[in-house]
Amino acid sequence: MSLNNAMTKVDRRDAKLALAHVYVAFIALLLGGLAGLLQVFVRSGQFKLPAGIGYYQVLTVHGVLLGLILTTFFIFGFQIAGVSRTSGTFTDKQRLLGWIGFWLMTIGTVAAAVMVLLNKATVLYTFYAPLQAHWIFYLGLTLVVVGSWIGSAGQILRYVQWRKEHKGQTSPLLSFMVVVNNLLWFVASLGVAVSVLFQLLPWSLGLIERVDVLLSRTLFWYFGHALVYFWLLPAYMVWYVVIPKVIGGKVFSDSLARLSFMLFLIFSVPVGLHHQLTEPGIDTTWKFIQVVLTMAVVVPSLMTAFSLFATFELRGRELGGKGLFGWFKKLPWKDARFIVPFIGMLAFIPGGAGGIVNASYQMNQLIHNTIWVPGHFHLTFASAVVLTYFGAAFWLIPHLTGRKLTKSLNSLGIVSGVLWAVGMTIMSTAMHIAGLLGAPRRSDYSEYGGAQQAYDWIPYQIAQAVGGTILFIAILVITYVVIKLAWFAPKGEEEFPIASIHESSGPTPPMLENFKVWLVILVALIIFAYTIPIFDIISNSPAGSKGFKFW
Ligand code: HAS
Repeated sequence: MSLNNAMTKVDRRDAKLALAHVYVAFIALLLGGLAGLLQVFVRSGQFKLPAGIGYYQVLTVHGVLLGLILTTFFIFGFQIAGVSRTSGTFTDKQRLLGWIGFWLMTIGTVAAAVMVLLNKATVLYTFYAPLQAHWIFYLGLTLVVVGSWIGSAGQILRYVQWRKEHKGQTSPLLSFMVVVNNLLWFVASLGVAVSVLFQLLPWSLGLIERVDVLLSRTLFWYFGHALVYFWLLPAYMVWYVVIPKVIGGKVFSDSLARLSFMLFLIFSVPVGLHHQLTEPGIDTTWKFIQVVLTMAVVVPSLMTAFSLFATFELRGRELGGKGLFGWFKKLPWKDARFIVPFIGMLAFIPGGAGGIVNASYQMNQLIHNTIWVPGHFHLTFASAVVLTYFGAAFWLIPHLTGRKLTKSLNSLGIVSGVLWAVGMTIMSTAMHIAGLLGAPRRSDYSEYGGAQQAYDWIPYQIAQAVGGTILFIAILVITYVVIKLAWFAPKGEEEFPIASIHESSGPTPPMLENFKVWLVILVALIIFAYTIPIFDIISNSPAGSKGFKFW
C-alpha cells in the first residue's frame, strides 16, 4: 500500500514556488479568454477587429496563452505542490531548479508574447512552417521548454530522494504520476526542440534558405499529441487521487492507476501521424499503424472511466445509496471541488468519443481541418482538463496561501462551472455541427465579404459567439474567485486532499514502478513508428537530394 500522506501541509517555501506558477497561469487564462471572445465575434461575421488587429494574430494569442502557457504553468504549480505534499519538502537545490525553471519559462513567455502582440509571430499555436515568426518568438518558446525541463528535474529529484529513503516501498501515487508526466513531456518536447533549433530558428535568422515543411509538421505532431496528454494527466491525477478524498472515499486501485499512467507514457508519443492523415508524403501503412496505436492510447482513458465509476459507486453505497443509481444522489453536489471537475468528466465522454471519430482514418477525411476539431478540443482540453484545473485551484490556492474557501466563494465556483457547462454545450455543439457541414477551422470570415451569408453554417457561428460570451463571463467569475483566494479570503487552513488506497486494492506489483522497462518500450515504439516515415520524408524531400539542405 502506498504512503500518500508524507506531509499534511505544503512547506511555505515550496508553496511560494507553486503559487508563482499558478498566478502566471491565471493571467494567461484571462488574456487568452479575452482573445477567444474576440475570435468568436469575428467568426460570427458580425464584427470587425479594431485598430488593424488581425484575426490570426488574436487566434495565435488565444492558442499560445491557453494551450501552451496556462497549461504548462498550472501543471508545474500543481505538480510542485503535489510532490512536496506527498514526498516531502524540496531541498534547497531542488527548489532552486524550480525557480530557475520558472524564470526561464516566464522570460520566454514574455518574449514570445511581445512578438505575437507586435504581429511578428502570427503563426498560430502550432507554429510550423511555412508560417514564419520573428526569431525572438522561437527563442522565447525554447526558453519555455528548457525552463520546463529544469523545473521538472527538481520534481523528479525529490521523488528519487524519496525512493532512496524508502527502499522497497511503493512510492506515493501522486509523486509517481508527476514523474510519469514529466518524462512524457521530456520525451515529447525533444521533437519540437529539434524542429525549433535545427529548422525554425536558423530559418528565421536567415542562416538557411528554406525548411522541409513536412518534416517540421511531423516533428511538431510527434510532440503535439503527447502534449495533449501532458495536459490531461494532471487532470487524471486529480481524478484518481484528489476527488476520491473530496467525496470521502478511497482510491479504487493503486495498480490500475499506475498501469494507466504507464500506458499513457508508452502510447502518447508514437501516434502523432493521426494529425497528418490527409497529408501526402507519408506512406498510408505508417499512418494506419499510428491509427492502431492511437486506439491503444484510448485504453487507459477507458480504465480511468471504469475506476472513477467504481470509486463513485463504492462511496455512494457506503453512504446508504440503494438500487442501481441510488449511490449517484449521495455524491457531494454542493462542493465546487467536486462538481466542477465532475462537469469536466461528463464533457470528456463526448469529447473522447469525438477523438475516436477523429482517429478513425476514413472518418478523419470528413472532419479534418473543419471546425469540428476545435469542437473536439474544447470538450477534451477546454472542458475536461481546464475545469479540473479550476476545481483544483479552489483548494490548492487557499491551501498554499493559508486562506479558506468560504461558502460564498464555493457557491461562485459552482456558478462558474455551470456557466461553463452551458456556454461550452452551446459553443461546442455548434462547432461540431458546423464542422460536419464543412465549415473550415481557422478562418477569418470577414475575408469572405457578403458571400458569407450564403453559407448554411453561419447560424452555428452565431451560436458559437453566444456560447463564447457565456464562457468569458465564467472566466471573469473564476478570476474573481482566484483573486479572493489568493489575497482576500479569510485566513485559515484548507486541506490538500489526498485519498488513501482502498483496502481491497491489493499490493502494487513493483514492475509498475520500474521506469527502465517502460522507457525501453517507449523508445522501441517510437523507433518503430517513426524511423521509416522520417527516413522517407527526408529522402524524398526535393532539397534533401542536395545534401543536408533539407533542414
Ligand atoms: Fe484529440 C485533435 C484523437 C483526446 C486535444 N485533439 C486534437 C486537437 C487537440 C486535441 C488540441 O486522431 C487539435 C490539434 C490541432 O490544433 O490540430 N484525441 C484523439 C483521441 C483521444 C483524444 C483518440 N485530444 C484528446 C485530449 C485532448 C485532445 C484528452 C486534450 C486534453 N485528436 C484526435 C485526432 C485529432 C485530434 C485524430 C486530429 C484531428 C484532425 O484531423 O486534425 C482519446 O485520448 C480520447 C479518449 C477518451 C475517452 C473518454 C473517457 C472518459 C472519461 C470520463 C468518464 C466520466 C465519468 C463521469 C466517470 C475514451 C475518462 C461519471 C459519470 C456519471 C454519469 C456518474
